[in-house]
Amino acid sequence: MNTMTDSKHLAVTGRQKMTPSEAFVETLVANGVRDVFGIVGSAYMDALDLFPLAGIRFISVAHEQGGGHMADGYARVSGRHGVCIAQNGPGVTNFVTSTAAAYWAHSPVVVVTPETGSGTIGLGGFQETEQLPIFSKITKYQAHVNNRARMAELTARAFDRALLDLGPTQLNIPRDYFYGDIECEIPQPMAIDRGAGSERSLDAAAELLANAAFPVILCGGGVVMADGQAEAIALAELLQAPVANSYLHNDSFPAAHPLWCGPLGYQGSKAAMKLLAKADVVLALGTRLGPFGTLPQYGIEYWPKQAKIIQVDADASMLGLVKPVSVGICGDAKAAAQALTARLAGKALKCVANRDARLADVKAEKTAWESELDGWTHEKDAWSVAVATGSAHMHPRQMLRELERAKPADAMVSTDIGNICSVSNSYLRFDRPRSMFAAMSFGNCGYAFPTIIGAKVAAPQRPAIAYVGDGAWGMSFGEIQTCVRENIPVTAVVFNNGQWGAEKKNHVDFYANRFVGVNLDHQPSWAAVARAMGAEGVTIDKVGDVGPALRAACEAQKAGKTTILEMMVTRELGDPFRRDALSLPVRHLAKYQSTAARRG
Ligand SMILES: Cc1ncc(C[n+]2csc(CCOP(=O)(O)OP(=O)(O)O)c2C)c(N)n1
Ligand SMILES: [Mg+2]
Repeated sequence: MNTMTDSKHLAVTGRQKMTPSEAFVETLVANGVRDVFGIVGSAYMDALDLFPLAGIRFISVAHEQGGGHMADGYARVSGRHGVCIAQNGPGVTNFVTSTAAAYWAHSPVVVVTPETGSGTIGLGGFQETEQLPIFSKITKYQAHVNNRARMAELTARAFDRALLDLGPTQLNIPRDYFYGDIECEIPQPMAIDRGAGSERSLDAAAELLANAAFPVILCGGGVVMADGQAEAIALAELLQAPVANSYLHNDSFPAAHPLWCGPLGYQGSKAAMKLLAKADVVLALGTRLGPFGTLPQYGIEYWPKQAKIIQVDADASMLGLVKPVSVGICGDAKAAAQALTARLAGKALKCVANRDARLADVKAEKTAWESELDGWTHEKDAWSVAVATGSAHMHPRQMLRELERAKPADAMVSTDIGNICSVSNSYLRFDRPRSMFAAMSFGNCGYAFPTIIGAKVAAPQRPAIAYVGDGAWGMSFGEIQTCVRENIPVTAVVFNNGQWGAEKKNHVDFYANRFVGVNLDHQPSWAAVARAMGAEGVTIDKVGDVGPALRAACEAQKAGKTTILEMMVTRELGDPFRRDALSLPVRHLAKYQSTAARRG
């Protein structure tokens, strides 16, 4: 780096005269911000004008929601802040969905929301809406710049709190407050150190683990966020305990490790579920034990109801929230794993005696699950068999297996919400943390593509792949413009099954195939659309072509090319999302009787 670049990235020091725009931008610089996602707007022109000289790249996106997801992906892969900014009013309301998604992904995204001018607020002028209430339940902290002299202080706090509470924060700035003269000092970012937890809780947890006959570790997103994978491995190896990934955190423990059993939850690993069912002590490391991620699957009631649970979470309010726990440790997953390993290192461990039997169990369950997956080439329910019979298209599961095999070792994969994306959970394995970016608990269609674009900006050397259903693609393909314009090469794998499949599955299972609004007829060729937009587009309908196409697309990223791989798949559908939350239809009114579930 030359000195010019270096000085750009250093914030000014000492109390001095500046404009609020300068204070805002310098606080971004102090926080190491190099990239900001958004759409240009008059509300923050004065600050935007300073970005190039501050060494900040403004990445101009197609839709603010996409910009918000990009900031999320950027934060998730880097562990640093993702930042997005938009025009007051409609630009800012376009951030609502992406902020809610970042909230449930625990991403330190700073959402900068310039607001209508302080001199006219309340008069119903142009692009005016109350911007704080809208975000109040989907942010960890909201800073409102109520005085231009506080610009740096409040900007800095929004950045600190995003990392401290691991979630999005909002920085709301009346647009006239960018202008004027102030005197201030740019605050330095706070150093955040969470610690392992209390001595008492760690001692109690070590005691339980030392006396466990069949300990199982459940590695959650907290392990990834704390950069604690090495510590989790050391603890698992000491205990020789099987390790499951929590739902949609398949990158929390390396798949190549002999103790890894795969993910729990929807379309997860039966091996992980069967081994967890045998546990007498579960160490839930860095996971809130989210309700959706611990529901029974494949008809297996795997949660070990008699087991003692030790839960480690950095957020005290998550302890014991979903499942009662024997020991709750409010601590950082990395530090807690380290502290537990240190406590157990000198102890006699009950689980050592039966370790060979347990390891044999792990191996047997994993082998059984792999061969089940190998044989599970298509869905076997009557509807799926009927729609797939005679189809020229690929079975989704076979295609997903091929993608798994062809995925480069250090690839990052984002996944959307949909039936095929959900089934992909069985096939997505990672050896490196910060590699899987699923839509998490907010579950919005349209998440994966912009998120992988943001991830690629933060980690340009890593292959970036988004898995997206064709319905969700219709919501998000506009961001191809961002890839092309801003030269951010990624690969999107679009599953073209001609339907909003995940919801159609509910029609099949509960509503006697009365399809309303689930068929995506008259779709364009998504490969052709991609080409028209300046990306590469490839249509694939043979399983044998899937792997080579993915490898070529990842390779093309090195040459700056974005590729859309349009996978032509049958309309078959895997197990539904929400069997737990749907009921067969009951009808009381005569005019709706034909839709009532038949009894008997
Ligand atoms: C923004 C948003 N709108 C609607 C839904 C409800 N929803 C969940 S899955 C799904 C269908 C997804 O279809 P597609 O992307 O084509 O994937 P497929 O299920 O066909 O694999 C819908 C509409 C949602 N989760 N998010
Ligand atoms: Mg679809």
